[in-house]
Amino acid sequence: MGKSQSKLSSDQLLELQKSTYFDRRELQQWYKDFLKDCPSGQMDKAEFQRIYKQFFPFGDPSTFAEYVFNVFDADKSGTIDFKEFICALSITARGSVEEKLLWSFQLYDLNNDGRISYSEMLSIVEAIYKMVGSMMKLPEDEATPEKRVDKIFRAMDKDKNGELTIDEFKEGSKQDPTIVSALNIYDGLV
Ligand SMILES: [Ca+2]
Repeated sequence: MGKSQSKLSSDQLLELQKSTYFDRRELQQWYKDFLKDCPSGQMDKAEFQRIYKQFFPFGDPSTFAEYVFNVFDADKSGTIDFKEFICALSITARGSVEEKLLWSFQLYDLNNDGRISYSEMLSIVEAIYKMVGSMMKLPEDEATPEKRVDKIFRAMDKDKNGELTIDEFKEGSKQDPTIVSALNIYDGLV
């Protein structure tokens, strides 16, 4: 998407209607809001982190926001344009279970090699704990990020090789839906 204009053209609308679960009116509204926050039409990492901070004022969401940013930034250009933004939002807010699972898998798979290692999962869980901080009441066996990741791996890593494939991840997420649901700050808004 090139220079920012105040409204989406009918071609852009048509394209986004095809590639998202939003209708024309919603797309125009999100575009308007997006431009309000990012007049240049490009959202950088700092702006993305600022949005998360509004939702988690008592924690430190900067690291988690950075991980999510990297998934939103589909072409890895270092900024999120409206198309990247609205496509990610469409999946995280309205996608099928399958789409959400694939999306979360990408988030956890930090080096993008098709497997989630123990340390990748630990990085994400640490970032989530830092973000929600003391707002969350945790059971004893999830009192620290390590305990939580140990528990996840005990449940999901069926062949005990220390990393999760997409199949293990899918199967395990059915038992523990919080793995996927922790992702979307816009849940209540869309
Ligand atoms: Ca981008």
